[in-house]
Amino acid sequence: MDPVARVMGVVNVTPDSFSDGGRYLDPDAAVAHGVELAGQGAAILDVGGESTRPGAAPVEPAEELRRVVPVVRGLARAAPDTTLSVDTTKAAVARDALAAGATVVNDVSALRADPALVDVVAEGGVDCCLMHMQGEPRTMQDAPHYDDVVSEVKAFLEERLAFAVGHGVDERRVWLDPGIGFGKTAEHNLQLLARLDEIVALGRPVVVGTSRKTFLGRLAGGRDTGERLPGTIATNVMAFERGASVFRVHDVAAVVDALAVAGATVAAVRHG
Ligand code: PMM
Repeated sequence: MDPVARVMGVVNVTPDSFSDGGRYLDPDAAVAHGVELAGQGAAILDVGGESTRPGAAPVEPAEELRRVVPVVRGLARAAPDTTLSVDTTKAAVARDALAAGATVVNDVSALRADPALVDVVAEGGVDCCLMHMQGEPRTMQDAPHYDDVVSEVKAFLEERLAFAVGHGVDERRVWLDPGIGFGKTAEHNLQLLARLDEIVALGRPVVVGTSRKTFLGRLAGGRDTGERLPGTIATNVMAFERGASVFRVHDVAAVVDALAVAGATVAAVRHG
């Protein structure tokens, strides 16, 4: 695999995530799942305690902390060579997760939801993923609209990068994510994937999260969540080919293999 391509395994500690909600609510089960994903080749594990699926209800900080922190602490011990990321929009959750061993904050609100989060990231000197979303999870799929989705997402990410840097975050620590499925139709998602190189041109590592998402099911003629691995692989290979660096997926083993083959193919083309 290309040395800059890293697979981020999803560890959702939620009752209601769209593809794995409720499976890893018990901290021991979540840690065991994370260890399994690390063994399959995940360089990063993304631990989340609040579902962001369309229509999801917000979670109180105390409850999110209760879900996330024991799992981060357990993984720091059980998978010490793996980078730990916390998928949260809340400063209090990020602060405790960083203290428990996380070194990446993955914020789907791109530092807009909680004004205190940017300081936690800056003071912690940690990596931060800024993701684009139009609207908020409760209503984001109602009627997403863009004139040019790629330029608008790119301009948003540029603005959020400048915001983070303006508040003391080291630019080299910022990752950018177009937010596949967050306030976007299938056509918007496809445009973003097809023109991902324009986001990569911003010069920061680009994260993509297509794993098992609804548009993959629709494009393949109506596939349920558990039947979307082929679409997940296709879109991650496309994103890899266009320069993405981090691939956020549930099915780590399959995507690691797919990217290893894609990476070897790209290298063979490069070297003739
Ligand atoms: N997707 C989900 C949650 N967090 N974070 C980033 N950076 N990018 C994504 O695309 C993303 C995310 C929703 O998927 P899940 O409910 O299966 O975790």
